[in-house]
Amino acid sequence: MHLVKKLAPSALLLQAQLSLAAYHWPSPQYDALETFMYEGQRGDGSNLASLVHPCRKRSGTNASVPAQWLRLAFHDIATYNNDNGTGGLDGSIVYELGREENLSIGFNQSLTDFEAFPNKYVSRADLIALGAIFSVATCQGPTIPFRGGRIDAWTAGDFGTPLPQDDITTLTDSFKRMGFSPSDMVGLIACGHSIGGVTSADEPDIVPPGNDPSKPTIVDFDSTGNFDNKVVTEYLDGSTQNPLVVTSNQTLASDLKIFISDANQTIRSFADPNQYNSQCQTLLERMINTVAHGVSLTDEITMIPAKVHDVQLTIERNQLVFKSSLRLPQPMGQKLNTQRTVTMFWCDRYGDSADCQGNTKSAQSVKTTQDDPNNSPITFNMGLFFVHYHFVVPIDSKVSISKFWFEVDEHNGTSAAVYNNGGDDYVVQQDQVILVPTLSSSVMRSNGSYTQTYTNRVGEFFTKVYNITVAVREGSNPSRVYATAYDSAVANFTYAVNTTFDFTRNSSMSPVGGYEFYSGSVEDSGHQMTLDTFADVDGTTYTDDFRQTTFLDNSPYNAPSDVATKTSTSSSPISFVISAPSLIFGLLLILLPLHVL
Ligand code: HEM
Ligand SMILES: *[C@@H]1O[C@H](CO)[C@@H](O)[C@H](O)[C@H]1NC(C)=O
Ligand SMILES: *[C@@H]1O[C@H](CO)[C@@H](O)[C@H](O)[C@H]1NC(C)=O
Ligand SMILES: *[C@@H]1O[C@H](CO)[C@@H](O)[C@H](O)[C@H]1NC(C)=O
Ligand SMILES: *[C@@H]1O[C@H](CO)[C@@H](O)[C@H](O)[C@H]1NC(C)=O
Ligand SMILES: *[C@@H]1O[C@H](CO)[C@@H](O)[C@H](O)[C@H]1NC(C)=O
Ligand SMILES: *[C@@H]1O[C@H](CO)[C@@H](O)[C@H](O)[C@H]1NC(C)=O
Ligand SMILES: *[C@@H]1O[C@H](CO)[C@@H](O)[C@H](O)[C@H]1NC(C)=O
Ligand SMILES: *[C@@H]1O[C@H](CO)[C@@H](O)[C@H](O)[C@H]1NC(C)=O
Ligand SMILES: *[C@@H]1O[C@H](CO)[C@@H](O)[C@H](O)[C@H]1NC(C)=O
Ligand SMILES: *[C@@H]1O[C@H](CO)[C@@H](O)[C@H](O)[C@H]1NC(C)=O
Ligand SMILES: *[C@@H]1O[C@H](CO)[C@@H](O)[C@H](O)[C@H]1NC(C)=O
Ligand SMILES: CC(=O)N[C@H]1CO[C@H](CO)[C@@H](O)[C@@H]1O
Repeated sequence: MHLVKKLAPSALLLQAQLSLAAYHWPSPQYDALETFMYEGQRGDGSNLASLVHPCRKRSGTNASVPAQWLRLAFHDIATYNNDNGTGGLDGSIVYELGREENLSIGFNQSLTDFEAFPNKYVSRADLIALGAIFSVATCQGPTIPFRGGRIDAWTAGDFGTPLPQDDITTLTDSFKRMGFSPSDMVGLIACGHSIGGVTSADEPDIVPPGNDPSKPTIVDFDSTGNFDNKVVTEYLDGSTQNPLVVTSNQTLASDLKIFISDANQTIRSFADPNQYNSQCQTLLERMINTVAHGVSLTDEITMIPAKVHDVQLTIERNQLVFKSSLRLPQPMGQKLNTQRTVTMFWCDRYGDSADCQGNTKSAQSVKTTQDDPNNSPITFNMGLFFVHYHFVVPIDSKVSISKFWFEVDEHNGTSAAVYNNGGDDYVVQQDQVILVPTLSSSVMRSNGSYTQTYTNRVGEFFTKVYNITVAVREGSNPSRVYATAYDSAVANFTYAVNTTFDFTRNSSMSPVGGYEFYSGSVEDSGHQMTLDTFADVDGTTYTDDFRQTTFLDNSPYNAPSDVATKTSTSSSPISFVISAPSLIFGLLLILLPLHVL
């Protein structure tokens, strides 16, 4: 082990900084959107993409899940009005399922798929957009760029989704209203009607039901379940079985009506597979980015090359600890370099060594975890998966922590790479108020004395009571300690909880590591409550933003089992490892001098 200097060769530093110019930590909305797109899941590991990937069929009906999700996105934007800028992708379809134009159990099922995932930073509409992106990517189509920031509607939108029986003028006018030209219309159909098909359950006049009413007949748009241009080439060569072309009732043959509307001119331009992919990428991106006037979408969410996540100061096993994780991409099929060391460096916040004037502390990761390469179809298609390096270090509250950064050394002859937030380091926002998951809990309230009751889409009916413990720096004497609980992950409701509640000093818990404890309680019946905790101290409000609480759901919170740290002093280059397996038993720290350089 050697003592690594903070500054790496400038070329590497520059490379790390240039790779993602727009991103700067902390960017909680970008982080949350990026986690969904590239890890397929929300911050606590609950996976959305696995519902659709790899190009899945729904159990029971064998309907194509990606096709249902893509169609859902279209139907949500289909009420957009380009003249007055209302509607667009806003989740309003949740309130439109009873309409004829939305008659399909696929919509209900898809909305159930998305139900558990929206939160303060990721709207239901963003998830529907991302669902369309996953759907195309998981069925071997192109990757459509993703932006977040869509705003959910809490009521139904206008009518006007096109129907198969509409005449060509009505269809063309509908697309014009949505902001799409007649040739865009042809393209959107060619791109949309590539996966999935028509089911007798929804369209018995187009696809007649079979003998067994419990098994609906599904006729696919083309001969493959993949996102490809077979729907186009089979139409042009006359072999198509697309029900919306070949149905015997020509009034219902909307794809045929649309394809021939310009004498096949546009549809022919989709006959080349590369043209098809690039035109569909552009058209579908426009489709999912169709939002109401006044809604501004985020920058494109690109993969953060080295992502810092789950950063938290907290109390665990009777001491103050700082936790963080660094996520690195790993090419599939390449052996993970087991020689690699990932080191976190940090500076004190108070005292002689504040901001590393003197002492810089460092520690190696205590745990490495690898994601399933199938977590996100987007990352899968890039040939990558993620490896996470987790850190847990004890912190002396007298000096606390102000900022941190990482070095990744492959030990292969190339200098270590430094990840330091574009030169600014990762700054710990505050240390005044922190959530303490290990001293918090939740219980499912038994059927009886509910104060709030919600029913989710599949008819479950419950309320959870959370007893939350937060810790505040001793001596801060806050005038108020409180939190906002938010949970929009619930059936067709706007949100299950959006409330502020107060914490009171709980003297039955003695102070630990320079912090004293406060207790508060909140009820929720959604799937994903998050907490923003605040402390008002001397006229300043300190915030611990966006903490997941799902880990409190009736299971003990498992803290990592090892805590290790190394301290290096620039004046005396000595490095230590404080190894503390004994912390598991709440015993003393063992101080092991490891290496003298
Ligand atoms: C004139 C406009 C459109 C009409 C009339 C139309 C009509 C239909 C009909 C009747 C079905 C069968 C639904 C069922 O059996 O449940 C269907 C399925 C589908 N539509 Fe469209 N559609 C139109 C535009 C679009 C667009 C623009 C997209 C996306 C870009 C799209 C994506 C899909 C998908 C993916 C399916 C398959 C759903 C599944 O298999 O579950 N459609 N469409
Ligand atoms: C779904 O597919 C499986 C396997 O191909 C088949 O056994 C089953 O009968 C299908 N179900 C329906 C409803 O078509
Ligand atoms: C926008 O236009 C549509 C169609 O003309 C109309 O139904 C809707 O009420 C309008 N919305 C607003 C906010 O003006
Ligand atoms: C929402 O769901 C509840 C029960 O699940 C139902 O009673 C209500 O009608 C639904 N509301 C809308 C707008 O769909
Ligand atoms: C889908 O949900 C809507 C609204 O809650 C409801 O009216 C409709 O019956 C549901 N459809 C199916 C097939 O479950
Ligand atoms: C368009 O293509 C279809 C399918 O190949 C064909 O039947 C039809 O005659 C074509 N129409 C024109 C105007 O080219
Ligand atoms: C064809 O479909 C239209 C629209 O649903 C319907 O009005 C018409 O009666 C149908 N024609 C035949 C011959 O079934
Ligand atoms: C060491 O590993 C890094 C990361 O995989 C790689 O970029 C670099 O080229 C390697 N250096 C040598 C000399 O193999
Ligand atoms: C709650 O109690 C009511 C009345 O006893 C009963 O109808 C309902 O099914 C119960 N719900 C649950 C979730 O146990
Ligand atoms: C939550 O706190 C209340 C009030 O202190 C207490 O009665 C209850 O037992 C606690 N519940 C849990 C699950 O800790
Ligand atoms: C949640 O509550 C806050 C404060 O009352 C309010 O400003 C915000 O709009 C609410 N959020 C939603 C989605 O209604
Ligand atoms: C105070 O903390 C104790 C021990 O954790 C807990 O049992 C009790 O419910 C807390 N008091 C309140 C009012 O939450
Ligand atoms: C299942 C469903 O939602 N059916 C509705 C479809 O739309 C028609 C007309 O708008 C309603 O009558 C159905 O109840």
